[in-house]
Amino acid sequence: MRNLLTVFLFVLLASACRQRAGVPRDRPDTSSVPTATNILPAKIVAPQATTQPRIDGVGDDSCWNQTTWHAIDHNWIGPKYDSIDFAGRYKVAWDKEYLYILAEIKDDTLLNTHKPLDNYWDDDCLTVYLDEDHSGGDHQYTYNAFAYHIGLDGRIVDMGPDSTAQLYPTHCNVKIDTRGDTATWELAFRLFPHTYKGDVKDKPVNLFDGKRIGFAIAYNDNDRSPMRENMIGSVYIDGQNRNLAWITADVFGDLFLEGR
Ligand SMILES: [Ca+2]
Ligand SMILES: [Ca+2]
Ligand SMILES: [Ca+2]
Ligand SMILES: [Ca+2]
Repeated sequence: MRNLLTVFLFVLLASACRQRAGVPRDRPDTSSVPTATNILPAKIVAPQATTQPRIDGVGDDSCWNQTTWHAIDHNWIGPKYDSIDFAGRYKVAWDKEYLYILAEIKDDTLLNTHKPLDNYWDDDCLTVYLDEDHSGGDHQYTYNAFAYHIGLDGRIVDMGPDSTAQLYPTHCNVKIDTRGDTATWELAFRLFPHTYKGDVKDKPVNLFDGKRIGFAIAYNDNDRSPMRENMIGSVYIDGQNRNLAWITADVFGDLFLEGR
């Protein structure tokens, strides 16, 4: 009897607390579920390249001289890091066929110990997130958006619709030039729409003045651990769980293509 009375009092107290917190009794309390939104304006503007850059890992092309750097400085995974451990920045330009990226990554120790399709995110790698139509939404196992992980060996990996890792060698040309602790990554991406099937009929879209693309870039830094030590991204993500860009394009930034 005493036990029954204790349970009754506990239920009554819990109900009162829920009502005070404004949670309707007939709905689940989702207030503790992590949410993620770009609460800071993450809009960047990419100028049109009048001359194609040479994809050689050297940023001396005319399009890069006319483009400003943006920081890769939001810690998505891992403990606080310092500028000896990691520092990163990037530029973006475009023409009708390609989205060009120049990334300068300072990393004190380079690690590449996994096979290309095996826990590839635990090796040092650059990840470029592209949502061609800026739709946002889930892309974990769809082609609504891509999360291209580019390894130190230049291999390009993402999850396919069958939930397994796949190589996408034709989606991007990449060249990495490493000098001391600094690597310059130069990349040229073709952008594929959500209707991508993974066969020979797939055609990349043409880019144009005024086009908006969902975009983010990140670096997985591992120096000596079985799993990556940090993942540092270009956009602010709110909440405790910030490892979301590989699942949802909602956290990508807004990339605006500006014509000349
Ligand atoms: Ca170049
Ligand atoms: Ca490092
Ligand atoms: Ca999309
Ligand atoms: Ca590293």
